[in-house]
Amino acid sequence: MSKADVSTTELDAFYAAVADAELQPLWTQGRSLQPFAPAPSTRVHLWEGAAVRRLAEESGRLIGIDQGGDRRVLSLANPGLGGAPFATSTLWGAVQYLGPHESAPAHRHSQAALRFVLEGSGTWTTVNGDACDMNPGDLVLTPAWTWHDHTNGGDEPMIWFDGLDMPLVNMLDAQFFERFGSTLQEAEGRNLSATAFGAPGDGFADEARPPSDEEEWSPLFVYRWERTDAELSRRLAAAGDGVAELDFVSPRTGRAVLPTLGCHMVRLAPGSSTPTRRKVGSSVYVVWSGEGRSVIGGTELTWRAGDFFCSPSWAYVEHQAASPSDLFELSDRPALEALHLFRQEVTSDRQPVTSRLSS
Ligand code: 1HN
Repeated sequence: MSKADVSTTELDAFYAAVADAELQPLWTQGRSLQPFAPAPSTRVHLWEGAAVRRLAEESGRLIGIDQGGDRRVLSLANPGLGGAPFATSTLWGAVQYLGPHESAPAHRHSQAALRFVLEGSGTWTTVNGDACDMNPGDLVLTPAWTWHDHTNGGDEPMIWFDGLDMPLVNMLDAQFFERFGSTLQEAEGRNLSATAFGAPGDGFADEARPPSDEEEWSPLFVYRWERTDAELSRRLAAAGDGVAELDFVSPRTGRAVLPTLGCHMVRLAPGSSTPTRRKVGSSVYVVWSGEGRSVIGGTELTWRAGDFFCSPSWAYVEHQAASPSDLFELSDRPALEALHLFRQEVTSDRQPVTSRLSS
């Protein structure tokens, strides 16, 4: 591989000197540094909802909120990521458990977060002084650097899915974190953003508008399940092919709800399937209702309500329902769009199934 007249001894000395100088040649790296298409470490994976729920409940019995991290959270840890507590290379996905009459203290961080509520009632998240009630199926946003705390004022435990852009923000070395001066914020009002911005149909679009220079995040902090459900039903009735999809968007700008995180929902009638698509960037899915299967990069996943699964960048993804099904999808798409790195493709081919995972 070296020039014909260079001796092995000379080359060995050269490589040793290069290493000593904390340098590395490009020509010895191989293709992995610059693959022809994304080659993620993130693996296709499914977390069984019943098992996650059981362990979340057990964490409520065994672990206090004051034991670290300000929250009682079990993160989805992708087996391809070397033990990191991340669902994909860019996304944090987790289940949080808040027992009756517990609260999780106020803090803020440069990582943006959202909650998709799984079970319970009587809980609210206060976001910059707006106490947002949380009920199953609601999507609650806590944009980057907003103060947020959670209070369960009821008699039942509350469980929700947490999504954050933490791996991405940490990779960019852009993390800041601050504790509020007291445990909880003084609320300025209740459901203020939902009252101001949450009229029926507001905050949903076929596809979030790509970025422009104005705006930061959605002024609507809570997308109530009743409105999402009504919008999905309306779209399904109009669809004809048994598939209704929507992006959650800022009612002010039509852009994705957060600059780094995209939220999407798919409703499938029994027997119907989404097209087979691939996109740059990863996703975490929450099976909100139903039963079905997805094929992701040739791996077939069989899922039911309560399960979580993920898709790596550039893997083909298709979903098929066995019963009426709703899938909530968290993605890093807005971050990729903002960096002009987003691409997607649709194919009419079905993927060959090469392996299987089930809950
Ligand atoms: C966080 O602030 C919450 O506010 C949940 O509920 C999960 C995971 C990592 C870092 C911050 C919350 C989190 C988190």
